[in-house]
Amino acid sequence: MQLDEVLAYPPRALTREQRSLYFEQGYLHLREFVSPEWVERLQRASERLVEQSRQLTESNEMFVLDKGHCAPAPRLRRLNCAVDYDPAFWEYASESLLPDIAADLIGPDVKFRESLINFKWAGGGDEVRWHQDLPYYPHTNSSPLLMLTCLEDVGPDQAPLMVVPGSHRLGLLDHYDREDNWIGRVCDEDLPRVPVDEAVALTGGAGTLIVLHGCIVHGSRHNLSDRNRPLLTCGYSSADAFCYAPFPSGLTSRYIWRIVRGRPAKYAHHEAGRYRMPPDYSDTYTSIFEMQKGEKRRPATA
Ligand SMILES: O=C(O)CCC(=O)C(=O)O
Repeated sequence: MQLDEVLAYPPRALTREQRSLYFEQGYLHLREFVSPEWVERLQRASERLVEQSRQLTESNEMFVLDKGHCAPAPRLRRLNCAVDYDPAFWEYASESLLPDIAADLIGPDVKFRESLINFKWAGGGDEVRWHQDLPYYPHTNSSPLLMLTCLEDVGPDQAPLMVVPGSHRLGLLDHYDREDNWIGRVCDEDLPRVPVDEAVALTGGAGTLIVLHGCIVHGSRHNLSDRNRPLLTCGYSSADAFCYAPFPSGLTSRYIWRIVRGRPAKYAHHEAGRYRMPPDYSDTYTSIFEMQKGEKRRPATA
């Protein structure tokens, strides 16, 4: 939907200025927006799951381990499909203000996609290089967005998420190298088109909510601080957007494509364009961290 069509619906959670800003700059940075009660519930759920990871020696469908992970001192890159592993996460993704915010930005019929936690562990948590999200899962239109909730305070030294304002207007950039290998980041040839020197770091207290347009260029550095930087992500699209590519099995939640506001689509909405297909990583996807480094999937433990 275009801005004027979206704005024709009364707001549920955002102001008119916030809605316009999202279309203009491709992201929203809502500092300490989520209630302390929700933050507390999400933190406890996350801690319970981190406890479960202690005995693992290899990544599996649920957890992507960071180097050095061990029972006495867990180190996680990612928890996949967070909504499948604790009811607090699904309640947050489906019944909190999040789908209302999505409705304010993409129209009243909202479809859930996926949810995970990027832990960005203290003392080295991996960098995420400049990329857009839509090349990972091209859809029939550009409504897909991602909401990231800071589960802890995020200061400038904790590798905050960085975005390049307005870069969503560049359209889809190539995430393959010259030899046609998928690299999961903006390729060297396209990167000069992105004004990365204008990037802004999205810091804030626990409960800060970031909303990203599927085409905005974003990334983050290594976390060299002594504090973890867990971000809970929840992805949505308008109900009339359909994904062209098989979704990675590791990120396929039991709730994928569930309508969380409004009604299922009667029609698919297509925006014109040529969208490059991602690789078929339905069975080979681990996480963006491994993909950008060219690391291969390890077999899942039982
Ligand atoms: O966790 C981060 O810093 C980056 C997350 C991200 O870029 C993504 O999930 O697309």
